[in-house]
Amino acid sequence: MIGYNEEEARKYMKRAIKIAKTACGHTSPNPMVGCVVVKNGRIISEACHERYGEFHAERNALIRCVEDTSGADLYVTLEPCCHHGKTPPCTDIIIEKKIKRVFVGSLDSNPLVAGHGISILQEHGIEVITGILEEECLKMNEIFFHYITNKTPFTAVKYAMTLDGKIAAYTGDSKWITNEKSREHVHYLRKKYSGIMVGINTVIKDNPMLNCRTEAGVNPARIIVDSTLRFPMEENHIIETAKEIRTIIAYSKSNENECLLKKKCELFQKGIEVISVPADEKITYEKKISLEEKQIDIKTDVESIEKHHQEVSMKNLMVILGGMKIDSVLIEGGGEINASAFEAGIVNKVYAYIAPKIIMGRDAKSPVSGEGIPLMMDAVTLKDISVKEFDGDILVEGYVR
Ligand code: AOF
Ligand code: ZN
Repeated sequence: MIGYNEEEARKYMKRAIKIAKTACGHTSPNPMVGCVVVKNGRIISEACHERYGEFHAERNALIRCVEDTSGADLYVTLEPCCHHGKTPPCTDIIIEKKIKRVFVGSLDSNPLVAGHGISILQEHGIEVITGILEEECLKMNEIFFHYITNKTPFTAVKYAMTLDGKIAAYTGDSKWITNEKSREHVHYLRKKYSGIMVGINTVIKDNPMLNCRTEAGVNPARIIVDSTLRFPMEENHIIETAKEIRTIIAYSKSNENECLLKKKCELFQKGIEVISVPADEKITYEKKISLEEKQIDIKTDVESIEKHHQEVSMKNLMVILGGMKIDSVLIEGGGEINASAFEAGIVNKVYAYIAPKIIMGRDAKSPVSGEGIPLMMDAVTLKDISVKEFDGDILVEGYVR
């Protein structure tokens, strides 16, 4: 193997990452990928994977290149694919265009690729150097890597609170907790996530739009958790825009009755996708006993469990959303929905915006409510914490351990 200049490799990979990110919000459920082609110390082409279903970064960069690519170096943020998907394998065009060396940021954990992309290139005499700015490349596609492995959406809880831990004054007034700059940043998050989730109480109380209001924004699908379909049919921003912005309402199957099914049809006619979520199939202690001892009463047991599970099962909802190709969900609370998400163990990431304000009030709500946990040792703990500042507000980001 001929040596390479590490500093130079990092410089071009950085460029490839920057280009990849220009497609943020458009590639889902595919990753963001950037590619830079370098010959004789000069960039001769660069491109990204621009949109889901369209050509990949490498193919775009190579077919658009007007110069001779033979003997050139190619920098790509993700291992080149070697499978026929919506588009032909990138390894084919890299070989065809006589690339000499390929610098890779992160490996592709898609089982159809997973190292094979690299070995195919090597078998064709192309030198492959891996792990260039790997951490950054992995982080950029944390959604993709989660989704391709788990088939459920990468899920983040986002909330804004005062320094004394409240999301609204005791009167319910909450406009605004954080400053304009923080709120702008939320729209950048909405662009990154393919779904945004709230509970029905937020819809009733705030009549939100839940769209993405940033430059070149992309609207996420709006997902409303509404166990009994209480969704308001009149004077509601979501229903008024349901034909333009994908809207999904999830209810609990165990609450189905004639009235609910009628409402389901009405919502459907407004352009809303209404999904029925089965209750958690929790095997209770009693059920275990009956299974082990007599193997009777299983049906009755399941029925009785369902009767007591009228909330939407967050776990099952995530499985259904994953099947609908929603690779990521940003939960924008209320406290109850945030708590159900933590209780169900589906939260991967937290974005907590904290404003330097104190509003007091024993009845003022906090960002995560629910029953709570009895002991500190049971706390949900975050790791890989990072902190950003927006004109005095701070944003704490971290991953659930
Ligand atoms: C690359 N370069 O720019 C991207 C890659 O259905 P397809 O054909 O779009 O394939 C999607 C898969 O290809 C995706 O799951 C991921 O493994 C890989 N994405 N690979 O070489 C790219 N976007
Ligand atoms: Zn590809």
